[in-house]
Amino acid sequence: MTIYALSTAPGTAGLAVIRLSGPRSLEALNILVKNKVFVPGNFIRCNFSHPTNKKLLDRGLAVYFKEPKSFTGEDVVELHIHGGYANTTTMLSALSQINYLRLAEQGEFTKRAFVNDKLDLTGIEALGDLINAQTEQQHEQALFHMGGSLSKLYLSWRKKLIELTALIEVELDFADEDLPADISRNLYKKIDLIIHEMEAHIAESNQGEILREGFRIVIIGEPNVGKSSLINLLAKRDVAIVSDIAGTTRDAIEVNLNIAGFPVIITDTAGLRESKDEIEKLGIDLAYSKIKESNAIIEIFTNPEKVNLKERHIAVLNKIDLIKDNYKKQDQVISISVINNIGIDLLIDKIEKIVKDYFPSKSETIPTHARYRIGVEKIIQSLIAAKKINLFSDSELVVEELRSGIYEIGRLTGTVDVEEYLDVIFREFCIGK
Ligand SMILES: Nc1nc2c(ncn2[C@@H]2O[C@H](COP(=O)(O)OP(=O)(O)O)[C@@H](O)[C@H]2O)c(=O)[nH]1
Ligand SMILES: [Mg+2]
Repeated sequence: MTIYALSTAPGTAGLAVIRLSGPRSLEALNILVKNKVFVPGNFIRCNFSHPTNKKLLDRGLAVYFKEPKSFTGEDVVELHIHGGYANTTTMLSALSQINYLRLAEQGEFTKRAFVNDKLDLTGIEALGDLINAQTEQQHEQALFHMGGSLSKLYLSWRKKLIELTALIEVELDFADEDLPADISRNLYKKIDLIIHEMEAHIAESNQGEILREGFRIVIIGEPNVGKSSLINLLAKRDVAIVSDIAGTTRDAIEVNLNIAGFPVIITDTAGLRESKDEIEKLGIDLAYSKIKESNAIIEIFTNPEKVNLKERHIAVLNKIDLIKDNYKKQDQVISISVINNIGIDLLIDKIEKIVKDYFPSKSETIPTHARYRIGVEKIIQSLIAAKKINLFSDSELVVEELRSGIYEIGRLTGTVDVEEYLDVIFREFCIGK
C-alpha cells in the first residue's frame, strides 16, 4: 500500500514536505503533476493540481527516490510545497482523492525503513531521540547512534560469540588427549574479555539514560528561604508562586533547562517542616520522594549559623542582602540574593560543573535506553553461566548459553523478537515519521 503524510511540523511555515512511500508513489505524483519526467534524486519544479477538478493546488518542488535507494527502501516521493494550514490540508485532501493512497500511521515510514533493513532497532530509537532532542549533547548522542555506533558494537559481540561457539564445536571434535585444558583456558579468557567489554558498556548506562531523560536537581530548604524565587529566576519566568506566607508551595514544580548542552530538570518543592496542614504534608512527602529521585540537591538556607554541609548537596545561603556583612563565610557555601540577582552566576557555574562531571565520557556507544542495559545484563548472565559449566562433559550446554547470548543481541538490534519493542517505540513517533 502506498502511504502519505505531512512530514514537517504543521502550522504556519515557509515550507512543508509531504512524503509518499510505496509502489504507486510515482504514479500518484504523475496525477498531481502533468508533463514532467522525474529522474530519481532530482528536484523538479512543478505546478500541483487537483486529481479530479484540476484546480491549481500550489507551486513547488517534487523529488522521486527509486527503491531501494530511499529512506523507507520503497519508492518515495516528496512534495516540497508552501507551509501553512490551508495549503497543506488542501494538498493532503487532494491526495486522499487518489484511491490507492492512504494516510500513514504513526511512525509508519520508519517502520517500513526497518522492515526493509534501512535501519536497525538501535537506529530507529536514535532517530526518535534525534527528533526529540532538546539539547546539543542529546543531539550529538542521537547522531552517533544513528550512524550505527551501537549496532556496530552489538554486532561485534555477536560475531565474537558465534566464533566461540564454532570454536567449541570444532576444537572439541578434533582435540587430542592433551589439548583440553588449553582449550578451556583459552575459551574462558575470551569470554572474560567479552564480559569485561559489556560491563564497561553498562557502566555508562546511567549517564546515557540521564542524558536522554534529564539530570534531576531538586531545590529544598525550610519554608520561605526563597526556593520558588530561585526556580523562577533560573526558569526566567514565573513558574512557582512566591510569597512570604510559609507553606505556599505544595506541588513539585519542574522546569527544563539546558545547561552546557545537557538537559537538566530543576524541581521546586514544598518547604521542609513539621506541618499540620494535610495538603502541605502531601507536598512535603512529595518533596522527599523528589529528593530520592534526584541526581543533585540545592539546599537553601537564610541563616549563616544554620548552614549544614552535606554530600551531594549544593549549600546555598540566600537573602544575603538581609545579612550583616560580618557573617562567617564558608568556601563551600554559595551566597546569593535572588531578589537582587547577586551570586546567581556562581550558582549556575556550580551546577554546570556538577552536570559536566556527571557526564565525563564522550563515548559514541553510551547506552541511552534502559532496554540496552537490561539486554546486556542478560547476556552477561548467560556468559557467566557458560563459564560455570564443564566444557568437556557438557560442551553443548556451554554452546546453549552462548547461543542465548547471541539471541539476546538479536533482540537488541531487532533481528529477532522485535514485535514487543516496535509498538512501544513507535508510540513515541508521530504521523509523518
Ligand atoms: N530580602 C530578600 N527576600 C527574598 C529573597 N529571595 C526571596 N525573598 C522573599 O522571601 C519570601 C519567600 O520566598 P519564596 O520564594 O516563596 O520562598 P519558598 O517558600 O522557599 O519557596 C518572598 O517574600 C520572597 O520575595 C532575597 O534574596 N532577599
Ligand atoms: Mg515555595
